[in-house]
Formats: sequence, C-alpha cells, structure tokens
Amino acid sequence: PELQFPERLNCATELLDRHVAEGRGDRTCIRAPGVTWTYADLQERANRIAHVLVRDMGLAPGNRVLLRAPNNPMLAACWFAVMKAGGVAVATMPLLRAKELNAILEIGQVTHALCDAALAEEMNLAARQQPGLRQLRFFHEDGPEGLEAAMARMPADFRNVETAADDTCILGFTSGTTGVPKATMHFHRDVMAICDCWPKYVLRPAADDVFIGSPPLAFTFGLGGLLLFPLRVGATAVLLEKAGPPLLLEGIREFGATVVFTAPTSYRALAAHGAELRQSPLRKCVSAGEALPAATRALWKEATGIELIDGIGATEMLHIFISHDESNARPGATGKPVPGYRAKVVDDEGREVPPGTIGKLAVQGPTGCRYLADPRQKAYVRDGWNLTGDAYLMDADGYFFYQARTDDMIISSGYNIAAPEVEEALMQHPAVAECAVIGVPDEQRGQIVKAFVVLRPGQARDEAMVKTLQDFVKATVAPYKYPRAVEFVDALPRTQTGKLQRFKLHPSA
Ligand code: 3UK
Repeated sequence: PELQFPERLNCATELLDRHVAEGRGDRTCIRAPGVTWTYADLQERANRIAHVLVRDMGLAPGNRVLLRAPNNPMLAACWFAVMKAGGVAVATMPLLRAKELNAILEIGQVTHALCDAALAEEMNLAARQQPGLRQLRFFHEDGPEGLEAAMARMPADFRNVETAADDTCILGFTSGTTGVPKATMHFHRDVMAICDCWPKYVLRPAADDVFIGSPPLAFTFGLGGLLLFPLRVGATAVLLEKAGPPLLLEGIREFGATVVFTAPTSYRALAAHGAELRQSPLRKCVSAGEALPAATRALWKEATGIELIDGIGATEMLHIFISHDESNARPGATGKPVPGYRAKVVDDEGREVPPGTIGKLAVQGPTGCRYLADPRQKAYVRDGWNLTGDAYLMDADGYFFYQARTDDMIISSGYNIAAPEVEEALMQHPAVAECAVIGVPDEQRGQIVKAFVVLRPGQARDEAMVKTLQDFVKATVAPYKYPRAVEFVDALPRTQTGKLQRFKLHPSA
C-alpha cells in the first residue's frame, strides 16, 4: 500500500472535508433511526462543535477530550470536531461506571469532555473527583447550557488545525481481558493507514455501500468499521445506539445495509434469520474481537450464502492486521497478514519458530507500538514488534491459526490445550448456550481443564449432564482435552466489548 503521508496531515480534512470540497457534500454520510445527515451536514456540525471546543472551552491542540455516548450521529460529529481542533479523542464505553471513568481520566490526563446527556449520571460522579477535568458539556440537551445551544452561536466554517502527521489524535484504552486497561496512542497518519490497508485490500467497499454493526465507536473495531472506513470511500455509516442481534437485524432491514461488522456470538444469533438476509442487499460480513469458531463460519455460510470475513485486530494496532477475503477463507484460520503488515510466530526469546509450531504472535506495521506511560511497554513491544498476547500457529502456506490468549493455554500432564478449542467443542452440544474453559491447579497433572457452562433453558444441571458433556468433548476433539471439572453457571463474565474474561473465573480471582 501507498502509505507516504505529508508532514502536515489532519485526518478530518481527509475523511470529511475532502468530500465536501470535491463536490460530494450532498451524499448521505450518517444515518440513524430518524436521522439522515449528508457529508455537508456532518461537516457543519463538526465545525460548530470545534468552535465551541476552542472558543468556549479553551481547547488547545494536544488537549485530551473525553467522548461519551452510545453510537449516534452527535458522537461522530464530536469525534471529528476534536480532530479538527487538533485535540486527542478519548472515547469511552457507554456502560463504564464512575470508578472506571476516573481511571481513564487520570491515566489520560483528560482536560475536556463532551458527553451525551443520557450518560450524565456517572459522568458527573466522575467529574466531581477530577479537578484536572476543566470543561464538560452535554449534548442531546435542550437547555441554554447544552452543546447544541452553544453550537447555534458559532460559525458553520472552521479552519482545521494543521496537525503533524505524527501528532497523537487518539488515546485508545484496551478492553481489559487481563485486568487494568492500558492507553495506546495513535497518530493522524495511523488513522489514514488503517483506512488504506485492510479495507482497501480485504473489504474493498464502494461509495454506495451502507455500513452497520454493533461495536461501540469507543472500541477501535467500531471506530474503523462504522465511521472511518465508510467515510474514507464516501459511503454511508449507520449508527445504532443499541445493536444486540434483534435491533441489528432491524437496522440491516430498515437501512438496506450492505456491510456488517459484529462479533461471532452475534452472527450465531443472526443466522436464524438467514432466509431473510439472503434476500437483502447484505454482501460483506466482518467478524472480529474474538476467535471465530469454524462452526459459526459454516453456519453463516449455510444460512445466508455469505462467507464471513474474519480478522484479528487490537487496540494497540488500531485495527485489523491478519485477515482474509472471501476468496481465501480457510476453516479455522484467521488468514494472512494484511498488506502493509508483517506477522510471525515466536518463542519466549523472540525467535521465529518453524511452521506448525505454536508460539506467540508478533506483528509489525504502519500502526502500533506506543503505550502512554505504561511500564508494560517493554513486555509487549520488542524490537519494534508488538506481542499481542495471543498464541498462534502459522502453517506451511503462511496462514495464521489462532490458538488462545497466551494466558489461556492450559498445560495438563504435559499436553498443551487451548481453552477456546475445548469451548468450541462444548458449544457444538445442543444443551450448551455459552461456556468458558480455564486451567485450574491440580497436584497430579499440574493443571486440569475446567469448564463453566451456561445451559440452554430447560436443561438439567446434574451429574448426568456433566458426563454427557465430557463424553461429547472426548468424541469431538482429542480425548485428553475433555473438561475434568464442569461447573454450571447462570452467566459468564464479559468485557463491554463482549469478550470473555476468563481471568475472572480463576480460583484466585
Ligand atoms: C482478540 C481475536 C481471534 C485477540 C479489535 C478488530 O479486538 C480488538 O481489540 P482489543 O484490543 O483485543 C485484541 C485481542 O482480541 N481478537 C481480536 N480479534 C480476533 N482473536 N480472532 C480474531 N479475529 O486476543 C487480540 O489480541 O479489544 C479487533 C479491530 C480493532 C480492534 N481493536
């Protein structure tokens, strides 16, 4: 890919203003239930908010701005306003509580905040404990103090700050599958790089595409898939505040979506509506965030006729770096490095291991590598390669196969067992709704495999069921991988991005 950027680069100029300047201002840019904004509409909102940030709130380039809202058009306008004013966007998951917000405000040294009035309660609680947070405005608020009232007083034009290509513009917080979140820093050129790598070579969207999906814009999977990538090509982005499977299905229907971004669990639920989706204009379906079970890929293909596009991304790398398109999907494989990126599987000393060997995934590309003042930088970044914390295997053809998070490799009686593989086997049993597998300490075997299982309604939580599930796993994968311990639970701990938090199931947690 062509990734030479000029010294001065503002991603808002490239992704938003350029369309208006080149005569595409009246194309549909953002849609939401009851809302349709053209590119010119989004630009005007972002311009007015940028003025509010600078004139009313005293924002200087480089200041960090907390953004807080469910996925909606005003959140998109605020995000671009921050870019235009040369600020740094710190977007947060809507469900965060004051305690988690405080950690982000402190680590990120946030001075300004724009928040949806619907999320005011926890925001105000957190703000009270943060003297460093100088300015806070709420939107979707009618009163004279609200952001909309301030916007109305501002001019509709704004001269974007001429940021450097490597000025930080995003602080992305990791979702915390292993504990305390880390802040990753991304530059204006990183935003353009992710638009010009994976989408260009794998997704290949067009201006008439309509993007929809579930990940929050605060999760870089959502920011890229639901805002940056559609805008890069002048397409339409549909933003849904709530996008569980039923509402996502409704959105796909109502807006005629052609591209969807969501997680494997959501595809499993949507597959029940395959017949309808087959008749719809939907043509590209992207899965990321968690390993895609081969059974889910097969189910989706069977139900809709569409080959899922899997891709592994990370907050550290901003977006997807290993993936495949419809022409080179291999069951069980995440794919190959996205053009622009390199990936390898290494041992504990950082040496590349031969094909077919399980090791640690290391990646390198135009994005990645920078944590904000985090002592863990040394552990996660070596010689310019990001260690993602995943155990992977590369085959002789260069396809990468996900095994587990490094912490989720279980070693029992000398056998290497990947927790997700056992989960995938269990999930194929009709009585199982959800499950999580961990290794627990065992005197004889070092560790044993333990499964936490959520059964479907009406299934008996008894010894006979334990035996049934154990036998089922033994018949599905190598018998030594079966869960020697099984515990039935009502629900599993998950992050707000929907990821399983296996560490919370450990006896010591
Ligand atoms: C796991 C996957 C197997 C993997 C993300 C797309 O998930 C994203 O970022 P996070 O920082 O988590 C990163 C970790 O999640 N993972 C993600 N995708 C896959 N595992 N197969 C996959 N397809 O453990 C990785 O290290 O929350 C995903 C785009 C942007 C993102 N930030």
